[in-house]
Amino acid sequence: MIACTRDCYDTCVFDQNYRPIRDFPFNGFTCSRGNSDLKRNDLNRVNNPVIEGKEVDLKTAVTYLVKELKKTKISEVIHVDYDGNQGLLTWYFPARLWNVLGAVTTDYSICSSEGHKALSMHYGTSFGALPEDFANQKAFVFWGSEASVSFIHGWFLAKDKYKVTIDVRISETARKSDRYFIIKPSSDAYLAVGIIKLLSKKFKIDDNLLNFVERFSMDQIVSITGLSEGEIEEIAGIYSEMSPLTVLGFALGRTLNGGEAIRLISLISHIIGKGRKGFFYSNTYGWGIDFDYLRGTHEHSPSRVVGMAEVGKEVEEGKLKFMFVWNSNPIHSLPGADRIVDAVREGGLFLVVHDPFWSETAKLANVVIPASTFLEKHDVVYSYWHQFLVYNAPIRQPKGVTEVELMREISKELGINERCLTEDEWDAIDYAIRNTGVTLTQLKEKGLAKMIPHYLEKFSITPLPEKLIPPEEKLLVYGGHPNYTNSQFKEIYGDREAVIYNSEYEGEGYLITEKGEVRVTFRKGNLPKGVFFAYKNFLFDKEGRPINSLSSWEKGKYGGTPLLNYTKIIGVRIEERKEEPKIVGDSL
Ligand SMILES: Nc1nc2c(c(=O)[nH]1)N[C@H]1C(S)=C(S)[C@@H](COP(=O)(O)OP(=O)(O)OC[C@H]3O[C@@H](n4cnc5c(=O)[nH]c(N)nc54)[C@H](O)[C@@H]3O)O[C@H]1N2
Ligand SMILES: Nc1nc2c(c(=O)[nH]1)N[C@H]1C(S)=C(S)[C@@H](COP(=O)(O)OP(=O)(O)OC[C@H]3O[C@@H](n4cnc5c(=O)[nH]c(N)nc54)[C@H](O)[C@@H]3O)O[C@H]1N2
Ligand code: SF4
Ligand SMILES: [Mo]
Repeated sequence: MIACTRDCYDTCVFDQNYRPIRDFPFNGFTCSRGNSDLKRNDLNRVNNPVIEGKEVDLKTAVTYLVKELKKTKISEVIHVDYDGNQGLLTWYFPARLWNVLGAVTTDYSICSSEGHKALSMHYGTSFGALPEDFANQKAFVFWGSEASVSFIHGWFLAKDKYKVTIDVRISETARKSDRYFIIKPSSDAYLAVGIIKLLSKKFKIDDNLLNFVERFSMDQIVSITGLSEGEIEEIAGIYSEMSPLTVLGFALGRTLNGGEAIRLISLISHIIGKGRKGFFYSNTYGWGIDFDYLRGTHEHSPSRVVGMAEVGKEVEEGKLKFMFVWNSNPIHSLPGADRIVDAVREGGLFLVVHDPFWSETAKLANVVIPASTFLEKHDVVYSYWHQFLVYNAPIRQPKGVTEVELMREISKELGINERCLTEDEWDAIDYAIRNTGVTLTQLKEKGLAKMIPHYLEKFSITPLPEKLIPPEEKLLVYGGHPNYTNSQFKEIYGDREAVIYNSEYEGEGYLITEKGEVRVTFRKGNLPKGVFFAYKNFLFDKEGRPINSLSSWEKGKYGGTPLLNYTKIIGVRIEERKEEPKIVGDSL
């Protein structure tokens, strides 16, 4: 067995020949990325360690980076790691090194933490519906979710059901649904209030919640969401009559009022009597996996936590001097990515990257170490949707070094041998999964096993939001593309063009925010006025600047998720150019 480790709801499981298995809920099919994994595995790989553009052996690279590390104050050393590979030994366990050293950590907020925190305020955890609950529904609401692209197996389970999509544009998912409602960006919390107001005519609602929603008039909700009262009544009718399961897209957590929107929508599920089984956001924290133990934070604390929204800002201010990156491509993904590029080029930030592929961040780095892919190493993989824990056994010859091997090499060179760093990684996994109902022995024997959810069942309607902030109206929002996972798969599907879809402008020019401007092609499409849309895997503009040069340092109130879907546009300048500019991005 082998599970796809990418940051994806589905976590498909394959057999030894890399054919998707047919078990529920995987259904025996996969996506355009899964179909090209074997081919991609040989493309664009980092083959040897590299120091300042020169190939070296591993020992030399480790000695070099450790020398630099020792020169830097530990409170100026940050590790940036995210979900390029969801394996317990790839993402989590190697963080032990940096936590033992007391380096700076990020808050891991880039994707979903806002919703995790918001849902936990009412339900104790964000754990929601399981695949088997999907199969038992009459209707679905895909709210801020491009599920037909981002979550194809969840979408598949909804195929014969009544489907509603709530988005800010006619997405693929909207197009394929029975009914869609297009609202203004970041107005979701107001829509949820409107729905709750209407449901209060039919269902018994807690007084605190009733008092809260009564603070908003229907006229105000109509004007902020852009929907008519009749349309809001229709959605409330669907909730009261069809009792749908709501798929809460991660996109919502990246909007203004995002945490408030997510928790208010989850309260609709409570009102109609479905509780936590009426929504799905992410089930990561319902399995009982001890991530703190894996990362070593049960014993060692980082010296500081920097929000992923603010890494670029701290780099610009000179507060971070050494960055160790694995399993992430921050030049693509983090706000203020241009600040990171500038700092490395100017020599103010020393960058080390451990990646199997020549990511944009690897191309920029002072030191690059080749990593093994998920097809080349042993690991244990969980899903943020389904219940299976998978033991990945390699099906390709190993290239590069694994994260655990690199962690041990660096610790050896530093001369530290804390128990946390010397503990056998499989013992650590066995302990970390003790509450899941699955043991490592069982996993190794069978390849995969079903976890038993492990969480405290509780519910509280309070605390309710204090206030909602009316959103601005000229905003850039993002969505996933079927052929890429975040920045990955350009080896197969090519670099994406820098295109911004919108309702007004056509041609080349600049999109401007308070943080910067990027040169793009504007393409007029069927979008509401004021909504600008880009695929989130579009990396660089036509002059080599990362798209995230535009993002602000603003973050969510509860989980700190950067407000990427609330990127305020202050101007557009159409400026055609005859001669081709030098593409700086090529030299990255
Ligand atoms: N094919 C593919 N699948 C993926 C990924 C990928 O890159 N490609 N990425 C994976 C990752 S990391 C994640 S986080 C998930 C994300 O998956 P989703 O949660 O589906 O999120 P997005 O694709 O970012 O955006 C979903 C929709 O939100 C809409 N949207 C933007 N702003 C608003 C708003 O204010 N209100 C409402 N109602 N809608 C809004 C966008 O128009 C978009 O259609 O997908 C995962 N799956
Ligand atoms: N503007 C804008 N920015 C966004 C978003 C948006 O919607 N708009 N979405 C955000 C979201 S939801 C997310 S999740 C982030 C994702 O941001 P990133 O974490 O940057 O995600 P990826 O592009 O998937 O990059 C993962 C990297 O991990 C590497 N990798 C894969 N497997 C392994 C492995 O086994 N070992 C090691 N060492 N490395 C490996 C890949 O080659 C790749 O370079 O981006 C965020 N950034
Ligand atoms: S990216 Fe998602 S849908 Fe595609 S193979 Fe991996 S887990 Fe399956
Ligand atoms: Mo994500």
